[in-house]
Amino acid sequence: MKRLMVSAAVVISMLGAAGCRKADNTIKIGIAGPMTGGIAKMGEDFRNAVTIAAEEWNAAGGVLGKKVELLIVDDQSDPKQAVSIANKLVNEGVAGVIGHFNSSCSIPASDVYNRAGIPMITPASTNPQLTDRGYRGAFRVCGRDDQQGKVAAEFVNTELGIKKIAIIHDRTTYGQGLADEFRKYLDKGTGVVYYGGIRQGDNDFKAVLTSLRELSPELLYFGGVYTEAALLVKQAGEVGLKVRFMSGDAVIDPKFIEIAGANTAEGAYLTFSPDPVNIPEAKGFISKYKARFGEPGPYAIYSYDALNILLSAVSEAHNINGKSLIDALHNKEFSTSMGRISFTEKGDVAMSPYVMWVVRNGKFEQYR
Ligand code: ABU
Repeated sequence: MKRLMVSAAVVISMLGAAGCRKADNTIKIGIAGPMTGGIAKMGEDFRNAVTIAAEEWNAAGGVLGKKVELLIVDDQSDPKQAVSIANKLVNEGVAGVIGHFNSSCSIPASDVYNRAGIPMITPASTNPQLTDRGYRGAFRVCGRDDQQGKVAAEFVNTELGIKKIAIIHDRTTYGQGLADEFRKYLDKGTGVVYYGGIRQGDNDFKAVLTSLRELSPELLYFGGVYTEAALLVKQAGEVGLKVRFMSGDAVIDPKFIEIAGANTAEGAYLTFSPDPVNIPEAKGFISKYKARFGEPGPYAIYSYDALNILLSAVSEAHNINGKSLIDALHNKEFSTSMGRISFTEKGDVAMSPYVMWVVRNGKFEQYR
């Protein structure tokens, strides 16, 4: 029977109450992400998408003759919590993990999964370190920040011709890492008039935005997630800082426009992968998701594909031995709702095109 859980504590206390481990009549997969906290909307998309995938597998008979059981756990976007729940998932005997969402969680949790010899596939962690540290079982179905930072900088260099830029990041592995990649690829003649960090979770950025007014940047680039991005855009308007805004994949969520306000968010540039609505294989998932949960967030389809890939690897390997699964993930090409996916030696997707998106008429659309 499929069992959905929202915290590792629940898993452990249920085992304690039962006094012994349940017989292995299911294939257990860990699902780890921010189910609560500032970016819980991303966690909700993640949970919804993997639920659809697991239900489809189970309706078709499961895998290796067993039902798929998801152990859904909440890392609260907190690296320490991520390590703690990673250990709990390993102790639960999961075959592999889909997660985590934040790079700052996926990277330390990958130490745990690597020691246990089981695969992890993150749908969303884009910081290069995740797959640059030589862990054979660490995979991602999304791109990398050295790729999206470069695309953003080249857009500024060639399309916008902007010469004065302010860069703000949220001091996280993802946010600061992305901001640094963006800065690295800017033309030499571009002036970075401000570079500094804000604190994730704060909600008043008027002091820094007011100080930027005197520097007259033409563009504000932000490395961080949609909550702080929306407040920065909104408050820039409130303090009279007229500046274009650009950020990355963690901002392309409808909540960004909702919090910032459609007029204020208009014209914001964001890097992300091409729109899946143009991919024929994605249509089935998108319509199923919409009918049940509403508009899918940006990483819903990645989460769905990540679980399908891991379960296909189980099916290919004919067992849930970690090494066999990791070999299958490295050796097989997978049919997904975003097309065919294979992994590089490092565990990155072989093809990862980033494109520029823009907020137009209150909606995200691909710039071209
Ligand atoms: N890539 C967007 C947000 C997740 C992360 O990498 O932290």
